[in-house]
Amino acid sequence: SANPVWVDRNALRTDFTLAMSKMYKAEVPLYGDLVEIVSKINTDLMQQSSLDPKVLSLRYGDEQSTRLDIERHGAIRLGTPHELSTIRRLFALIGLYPVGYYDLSAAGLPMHATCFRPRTAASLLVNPFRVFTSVLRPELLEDRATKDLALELLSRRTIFSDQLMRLLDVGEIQGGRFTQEQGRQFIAEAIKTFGWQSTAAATHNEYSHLRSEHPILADIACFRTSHINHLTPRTLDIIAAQDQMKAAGMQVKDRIEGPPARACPILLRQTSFLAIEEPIRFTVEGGSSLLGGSHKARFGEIEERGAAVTPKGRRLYDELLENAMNQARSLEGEGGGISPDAINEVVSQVFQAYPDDWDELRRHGLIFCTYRCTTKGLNSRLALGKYSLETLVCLGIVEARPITYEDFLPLSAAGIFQSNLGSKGSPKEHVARPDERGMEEALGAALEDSDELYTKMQSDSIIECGSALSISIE
Ligand code: OOG
Ligand code: NI
Repeated sequence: SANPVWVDRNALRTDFTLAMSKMYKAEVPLYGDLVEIVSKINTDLMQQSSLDPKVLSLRYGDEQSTRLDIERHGAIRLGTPHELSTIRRLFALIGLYPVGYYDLSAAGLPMHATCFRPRTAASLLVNPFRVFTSVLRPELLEDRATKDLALELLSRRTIFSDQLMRLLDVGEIQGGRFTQEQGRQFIAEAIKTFGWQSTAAATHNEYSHLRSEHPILADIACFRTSHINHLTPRTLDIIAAQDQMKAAGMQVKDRIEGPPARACPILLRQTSFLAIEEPIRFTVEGGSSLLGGSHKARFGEIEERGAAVTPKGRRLYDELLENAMNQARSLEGEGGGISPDAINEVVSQVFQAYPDDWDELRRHGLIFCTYRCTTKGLNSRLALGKYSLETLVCLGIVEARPITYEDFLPLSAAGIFQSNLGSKGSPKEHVARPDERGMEEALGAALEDSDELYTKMQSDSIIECGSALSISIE
């Protein structure tokens, strides 16, 4: 028979993203409204073209893509190592790999997380969709009965269909790829794992027990699926989007997470509408009748991305954010309560110490960049030999472009979690107890280091410039 035609993994990821988007809009109509707001703002801004081209390329990224509004990320909360390792297999088939470690114990959550994302510049260009994936750490639950109950409920559930498990085997045996028809079936089966099922796989008592211990536990352990808890389109102007969300009557998170607004955006800014209250039903023990209740888990978020920072740039970011938050807390101590605007004010003040000029950021080694030859560079005849990168930039022979940050921020993530838990979270300080090894064991694979990926993108681009110009660059 003829050789099979394989579907491209990146194309399959786009099918997956679109299927998730369609499902989530149907499940959470408010999310559809959010996408419309963001899409309108983006289209208007694109028409005005008033944005700095560097900023535009950071936020827009894939200038070749016509799909400005395709979602940029989603998030799921898993319960067991088996669920996590199966999710790793599933995501690998659409070109998503675990990058980075996020300790959430420091924020008082009995969980840790990774980001499943594309690894290469080429696949990021096609579709950078990524999934923030957290998993329960039962060892962090202090109460014995709570821990036993969560584990008992999780051991009873199967979030993957038999057909999906078969397709995972088939895809792997075929070298991590599918035919068109298998790919179609795979997406359809995979989506079921992330859909919403309003009938809990727990009794009302079990649900209440877990929820009173920690609202996140009820969400992780009491359902038959690992429902996607939000999707996130990117916006070209998060402040405008936030204003319009409020104007549309949405309950919006009180602050935008991440760095303050800047001329040269770095990392990631995010905000969301708060989790909606949805009706759920519980199985009554021994009987077939159902008891009603409600659950808050699912929300809609927007993100605005900036440049990936180097480890040095990250240290400066973390340091300044910590200073700002300490200052904000001390203000709160004096007057009792501090408004989101006042916090933003403190953050902007403190971040004056973070350079806000592309050349300066680059020369101080605070951001990652890719380099490419200019037309002038390609037309100039350079003598063979060694050149410094800085000289070539100054001569206008190569130009630098900041690399888009493709990951998440643990403090921002914690802020997003907290805003959706109903409670403010306990004010007490939590001791961080990271366990990266434990995460890798549960995954059945090593975590990749995002700095290594950015470094490689940067150095590959320099090598390419060198060969295009037939010189060596150091
Ligand atoms: C994940 C929250 C983190 C982000 O964008 O930082 C997140 C969750 O609520 O499960 O998605
Ligand atoms: Ni998110």
